[in-house]
Amino acid sequence: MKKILLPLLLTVAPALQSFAAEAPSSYEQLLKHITTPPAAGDAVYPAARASASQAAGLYWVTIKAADKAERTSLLEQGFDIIEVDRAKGTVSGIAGQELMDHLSSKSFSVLSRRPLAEHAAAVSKDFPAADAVYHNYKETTDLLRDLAARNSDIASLFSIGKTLEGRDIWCLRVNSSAKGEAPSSKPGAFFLGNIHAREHLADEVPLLFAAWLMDHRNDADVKKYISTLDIYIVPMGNPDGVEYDIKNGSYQYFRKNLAKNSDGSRGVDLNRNFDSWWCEAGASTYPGSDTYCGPKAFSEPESQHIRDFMLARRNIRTHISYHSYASEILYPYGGSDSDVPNAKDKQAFIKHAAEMGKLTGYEPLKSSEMYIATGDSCDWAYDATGALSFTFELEGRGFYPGAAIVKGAVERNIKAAVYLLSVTDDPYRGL
Ligand code: 0X9
Ligand code: ZN
Repeated sequence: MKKILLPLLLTVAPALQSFAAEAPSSYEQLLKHITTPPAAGDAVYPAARASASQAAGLYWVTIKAADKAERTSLLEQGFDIIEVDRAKGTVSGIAGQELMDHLSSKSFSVLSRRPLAEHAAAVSKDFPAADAVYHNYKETTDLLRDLAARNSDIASLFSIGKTLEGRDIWCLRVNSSAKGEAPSSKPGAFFLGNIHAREHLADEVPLLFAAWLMDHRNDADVKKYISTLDIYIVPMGNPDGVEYDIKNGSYQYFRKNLAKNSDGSRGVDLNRNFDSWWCEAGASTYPGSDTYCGPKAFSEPESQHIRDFMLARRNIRTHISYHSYASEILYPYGGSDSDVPNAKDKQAFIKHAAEMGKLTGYEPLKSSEMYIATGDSCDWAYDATGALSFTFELEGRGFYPGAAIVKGAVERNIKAAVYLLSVTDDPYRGL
């Protein structure tokens, strides 16, 4: 039987809140905010501290997994791979005793383990207030509203649909002629962030890219993209999961959405819920697992809305879904060893991943080289719509890498996003 990852309820770091009286909204102000330490009198977090009771019994484990077949098999046994070391042939992630026993019974070797609280304390940056630069759902919403309001001639905001808990999934559209949901025949680019809840950097990158685009709207190249392209930015694709991850002032290491599963557990892995070899490999049928694929493909409102959004906009030619963390640029397929059947698309994927790799310093890689995982949003997006779809695994060590990482990650990724815009009118040019 496929199985088991205990729901993680772990306090390792303080909550994300804003300490600023007025929220900054231009890109330059946002950068300044990111790099300026909080002043005396600003609200600060309680000190980062792992809660012994909640972390009790959980370990950071390193397991031997010589190749991607073994990595895929581990995912199927319910082990959520958080780090891959391909050179050493190992993977690392979080497990309790029950899961470790289960993996041993399946002949996996646990090479090392240390209490999760100890590991978290070693890799997390030491903050209190530092993480206030990250945007929670309300702050993300407010910033997007403000960007749209201040640039109403070229930007508009609409909801692509509601989550299970009723939150709107916001989309900022940048287009000099069409507004809101009105169709456009201009070539489209779609930037999606944070479908995995705990990957908060994956909200910051597309969100601050949106702010940067608005600040730079009169630069010659940006101006051209705004008038010739149809640009969509959905920074937070899983707001219920994000809010759950940061509730009560402590991080929860929560990855999924907030689906109410039949066994009482919460959450479906949205990046296993798309209709692309759904739940065939690298996914778990056990609802408590972090890689649970859901009761059927597209069972979840969030994946349904992303599907419907893309299917209704067949002008979208390029797409990035932001995740963290591995410093990699992944291209299809991730659910199969096979290459995409269209030779031109394959060339385009390799070329653009390599170019964006140079701009970010991330490693370009066919997604299945990491491990095979089915139900992947970018595999589905490419197969269903033809949009050249890339998964960005942003940089960092840990899901909560602190504020200092944000500026560099945003700056690097703006370069890659602008590159993608530069090829969106004809991604096959020069091939
Ligand atoms: O496992 C995932 O969904 C992604 N990694 S993450 O750490 N952000 O969870 C990787 C998706 C890459 N796709 C495939 N290998 N199919
Ligand atoms: Zn992810």
